[in-house]
Amino acid sequence: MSIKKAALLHDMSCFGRCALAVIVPVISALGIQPVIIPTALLSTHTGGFTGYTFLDLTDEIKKITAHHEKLGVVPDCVYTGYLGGAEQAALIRDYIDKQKRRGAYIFVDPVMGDDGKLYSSYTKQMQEGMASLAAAADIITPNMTEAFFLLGREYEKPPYSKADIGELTDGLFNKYRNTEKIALTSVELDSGEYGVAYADRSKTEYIFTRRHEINYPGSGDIFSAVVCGGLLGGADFGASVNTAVKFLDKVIEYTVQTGTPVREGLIFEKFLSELLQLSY
Ligand code: PXL
Repeated sequence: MSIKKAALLHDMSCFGRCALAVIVPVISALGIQPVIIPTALLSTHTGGFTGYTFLDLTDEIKKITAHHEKLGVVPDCVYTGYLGGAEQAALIRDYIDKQKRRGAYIFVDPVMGDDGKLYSSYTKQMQEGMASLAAAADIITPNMTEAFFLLGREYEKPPYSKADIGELTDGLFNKYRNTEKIALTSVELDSGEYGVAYADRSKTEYIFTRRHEINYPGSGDIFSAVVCGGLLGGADFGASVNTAVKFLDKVIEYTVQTGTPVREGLIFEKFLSELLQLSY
């Protein structure tokens, strides 16, 4: 039996449960072998902490991918997220193109911001770099803020009508011609419903969930990792999104009850065994 490999290009934030610190355990629990390619090293994530350290690992990415190439490591999937610098995008795009030619599935979580704002370490140039990665993606998983940014549109505040959501997904499919799937997160409809819109080129569907008042860092990373693991394991898109939404709902409920500081992220560790049982 061979285990699928996913190359994970994301940052290592050493404290605060996001990015590689949550993606690696989730992907492993789902029975996929991680191939870790860190884009940046931070003492904490950038939301809710001040004074964090930041090391751009662009030069290291070149060395890591060259060594993996020598070893004959060929990932079944390339999953990209947080960028450590503007120059990195072209390098990562080359890596994507190479692995795509070999048959890898390209999963781009266009991590750039939330609530209408870019993350503090992001620049306009990095936003353009992220668009170049999305252009090569089989699937993208933007939150609402990132969807507007990927389209070069001004952010519009919630709530949205289903027609607004359809306009966004149509716009993304038109602009990003390779993309076959979109999972749009943090969708707040004018009906009061809240959840994820997931679309392929023929239809858009929704999975609604409870709206928890607290927005924990790393939620989007856990969502994307569960969807990625599901798709690689052969589950269909709707089932993968549904698993991710239900998993997060449970984890957020538990974390809220514990009163843990928001910036420390979600207490997902206690629930990893549920993903192990799914392990495709
Ligand atoms: O979860 C997204 C994310 C990833 N990486 C870093 C971040 C954030 C969100 O704030 O700061 C470094």
